[in-house]
Amino acid sequence: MANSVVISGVGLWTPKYSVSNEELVASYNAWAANYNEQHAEAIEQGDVIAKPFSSAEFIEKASGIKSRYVYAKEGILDINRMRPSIAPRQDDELSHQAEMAVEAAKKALLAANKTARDIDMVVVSCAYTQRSYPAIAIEVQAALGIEGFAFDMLVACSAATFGLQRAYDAVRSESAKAVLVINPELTSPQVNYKDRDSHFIFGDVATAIVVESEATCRSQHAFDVLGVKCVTSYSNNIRSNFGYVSFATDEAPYGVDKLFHQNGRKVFKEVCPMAAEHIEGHLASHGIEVSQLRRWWLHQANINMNLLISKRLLGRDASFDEAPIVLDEYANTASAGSIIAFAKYHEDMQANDIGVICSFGAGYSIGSLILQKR
Ligand code: CO8
Repeated sequence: MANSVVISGVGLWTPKYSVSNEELVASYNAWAANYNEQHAEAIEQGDVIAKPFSSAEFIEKASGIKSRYVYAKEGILDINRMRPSIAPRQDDELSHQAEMAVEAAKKALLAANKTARDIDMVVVSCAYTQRSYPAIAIEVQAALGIEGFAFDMLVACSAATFGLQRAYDAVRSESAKAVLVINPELTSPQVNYKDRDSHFIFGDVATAIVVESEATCRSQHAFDVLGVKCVTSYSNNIRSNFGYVSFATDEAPYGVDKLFHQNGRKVFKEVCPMAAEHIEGHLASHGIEVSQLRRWWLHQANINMNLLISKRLLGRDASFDEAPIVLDEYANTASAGSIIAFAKYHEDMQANDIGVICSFGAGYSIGSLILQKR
């Protein structure tokens, strides 16, 4: 018989720096005014388009975001830089992303009542890794002293749920005993802080989850994984062309198309129904009604998306207690958003309560896990 799989611990590491909408908008607007002044003549002649101004009120109303945490604040608000300033590290030092991952992993291990010796598989799953190899996951494995194997995987906003699917399958099929799935989302180096439409969207964070067999679980707050479902459908509406081939194509490696860019309105319109149908279908395949859900740990990209998805399924607005929002404080943290919500809002769940973690985003990619409190 296949192993029963549980999530036994979750860890959240939050950077110490935070940037408010007001700070971000003040710096963007100063940069835009400066740009417009420098290009006044060309703008006047219609050869250059003037940079539009941003507004903190728009950001909060359109997205629900009030602030975001960042790994390095220096540089982001400097109108002569408009990108974080992160000191390079030597090859024999722990890399930035591994450091974030290790911090979250330690917290997840503690919550799961496990040590590094209990883990035999590490998955670092996120929107970007800071290098191709050696895998960040292998660096984290070494830093924590874990025996077994480790690998990186990239699935943008659904990296966490897709990583958990790998962990679920591994534990179920006994190719691993206990898995750490870590999401060190260092998004700020990929944000175009000169783009009014997207400069406010992202924040940095790291989350981690321990997945193991129920037979070995010794955690106070464990959840049975009733099911995992992943789906993808190709779309160019959220894209980053950053990659190693730029070296050969002679394109600017950090040109605007190499950074995060999107058609936000289309994403909103197309992804909301996909996510709602996905959740409904996943629950139905397990004989669970939407009304039975005690909690929804949804992807945190936009508060209006979350409200729309839950309303479509429930026929009414979900309360904060049912579908908690963290993006006011954290902004969109790519794949980590739903896991932050889970980390902050799961300890009050009662035995047999059912909840769903669901991610949706670039790819498009959608992933969900149905969890039941033990
Ligand atoms: N300040 C003031 N006005 C603004 C601003 C601003 N900052 N930005 C836009 N406006 C203006 C627009 O120009 C527009 O004006 P007009 O009506 O005159 O044309 C008006 O405000 C409305 O603009 P939009 O239609 O763009 O506004 P929306 O209401 O659609 O809100 C959002 C924009 C917030 C972007 C919204 O569309 C949204 O959230 N969509 C969903 C996007 C989403 O979920 N994307 C997922 C991306 S995350 C992901 O998949 C992970 C990728 C990997 C991580 C990347 C890390 C870097």
